[in-house]
Amino acid sequence: MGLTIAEKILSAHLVDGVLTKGHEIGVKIDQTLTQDATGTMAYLEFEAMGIDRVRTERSVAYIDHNTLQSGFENADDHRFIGSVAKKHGIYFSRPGNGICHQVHLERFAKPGKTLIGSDSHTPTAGGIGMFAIGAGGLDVAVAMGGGAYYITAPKMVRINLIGKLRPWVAAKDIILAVLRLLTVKGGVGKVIEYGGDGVKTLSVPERATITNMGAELGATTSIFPSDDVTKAFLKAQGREADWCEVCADDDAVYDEVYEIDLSQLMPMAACPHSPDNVKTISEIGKLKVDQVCIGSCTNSSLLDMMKVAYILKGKTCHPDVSLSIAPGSKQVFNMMAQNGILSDLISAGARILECACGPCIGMGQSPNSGGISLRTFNRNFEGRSGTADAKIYLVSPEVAAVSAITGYLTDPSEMLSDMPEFILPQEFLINDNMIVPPVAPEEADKVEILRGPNIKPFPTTAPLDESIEASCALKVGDNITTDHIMPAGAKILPLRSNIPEISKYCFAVCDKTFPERALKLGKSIIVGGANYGQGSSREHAALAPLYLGVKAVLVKSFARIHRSNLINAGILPLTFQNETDYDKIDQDDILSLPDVRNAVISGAPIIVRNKTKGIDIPVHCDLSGRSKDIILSGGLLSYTKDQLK
Ligand code: MIC
Ligand code: SF4
Repeated sequence: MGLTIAEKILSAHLVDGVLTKGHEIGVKIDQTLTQDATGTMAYLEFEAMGIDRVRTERSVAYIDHNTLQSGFENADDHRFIGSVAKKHGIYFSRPGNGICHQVHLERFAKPGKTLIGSDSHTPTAGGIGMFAIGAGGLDVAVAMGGGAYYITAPKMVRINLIGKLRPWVAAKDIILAVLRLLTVKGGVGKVIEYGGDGVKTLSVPERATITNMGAELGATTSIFPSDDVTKAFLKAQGREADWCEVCADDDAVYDEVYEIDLSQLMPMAACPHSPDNVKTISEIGKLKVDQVCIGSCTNSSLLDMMKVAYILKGKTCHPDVSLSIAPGSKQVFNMMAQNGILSDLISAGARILECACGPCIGMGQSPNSGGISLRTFNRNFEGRSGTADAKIYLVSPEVAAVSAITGYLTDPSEMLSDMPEFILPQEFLINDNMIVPPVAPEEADKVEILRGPNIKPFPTTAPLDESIEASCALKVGDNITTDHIMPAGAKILPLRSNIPEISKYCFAVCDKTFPERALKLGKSIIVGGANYGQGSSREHAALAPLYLGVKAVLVKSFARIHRSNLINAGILPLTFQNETDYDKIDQDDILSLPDVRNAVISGAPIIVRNKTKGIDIPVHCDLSGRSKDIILSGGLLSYTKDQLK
């Protein structure tokens, strides 16, 4: 029986378990990446493991999220990460060098290799044929120390792309079509592989837009084959030697197969407040726009900027629209300056931002009250932009640029006739002067770690109690995102290294009183609906509840990374055996889990007793051997320390 791309890479990296769907497997990790908002915690965890030097082929620390330095906190974090990187064998991409996923694709990603990153959009590198997964900081710390990364062997989904996109329809529209088809829950436990004749019509940056936003499907990862197009991209990056062919066997077997005819797609938008709420531009109709933001790890490549500049050249953005553009990397920015397209953007009135995440994570450019903002980004969750009542539509760079001129949501083909062929350069501008290599191992002792006062230690965890009795301190609905659990934005992100402080904002979007109430209770349980914890890889969405005393989270279903983060933090993840039992618990009910530790050890059924209502609720706690041990020892850090003893 033939193998899929993912099966080939996974079997070549398998260090524990057997590659049977649904079983837990340990995967050897070749490369890691961190970004600054999750990185400080990841490096504190790495330090706590007491390992001198990373044991990967390549580990890179990026600074791209917290670049708005409105106090000492972010700058201190940058300095801390820079010094840890230098000492422990990690390459350090300085602020200004670009967004982690864009830079990694350009300079480090390799077909056929494995990568984990403390950011949910790490699968961007799947565009180059790499098996790249988003994970919590602790998992990345373990991988840096040479430990395997554990996942449930995923199901395989194949999406056959046939035909060719029509002019002014973009790669973004392909992934929006996939989101419309599969929804934000549709990828959970699955790898999404792309194949078919249409693949060769897409450049690597376009493929990366698609794999990037595969994160919004909840997928383990998304991946394209590595072919001649990949080879040409790597050659243009001066990295032809990193190329190898990676493709699925003709007789590979998939659990699900879909087909998308590229020639039938239309420009689309994901409407508020979910990336799968997709409609065509014509279905949405004439929508007046207040703001347009172009950039983010989804759409900030040179190719995207070339298209945007072509559309904006000689025009002025609409008087009612604020247009901001953030190129994805220093390489992109510099090439835009060299080939003159930067000037077209400036002339059109675009507000040029630094190469960083910026508005995508609420770091500036929050829209006006009730504002309509078109963004080329990947997430439009409520409140993420920094304006609670803003409405965010996710679109392609082409739709964004045209709409910035007209002032309303516009299908580019309505306004533009012919589309020229946009061709990527044969050679990119290569200058890695903003990537600082680590010192040689024998020099490491001389490097001092620079810690600022905002950097507080990892919160204490405790082994799982014999029994739990606690109140349901919060009950939430379906599709709760990590932006609900632990919001980001300019005010809160600087506190990422300080769990006691950041915990004060836990669930601020749903219930501002939660942190204070939870602290007062000392012990609590959260109850939620389906797809709980979708979105970001931020382990803060588990560490803040841990600090606030949350012992268990009981929901209809979990998103993959968040569930792992809860386990890593020693918080018990439980799911209802019957989803209708969700209605049998109200906030403030007293819940008890008698003899839960023994039940976890023996695999016996677990009952949640609602003492307030006098009802017993059967729940699942599907833990593999390893995650069971992690929960019992009180989280991944204690577990790893025990293993290293
Ligand atoms: C995001 O897009 O939500 C982030 C900010 O990049 C997060 C990481 C974080 O919260 O620091 C992600 O996607 O994992
Ligand atoms: Fe940064 Fe936004 Fe990409 Fe997250 S989704 S890595 S915040 S650009």
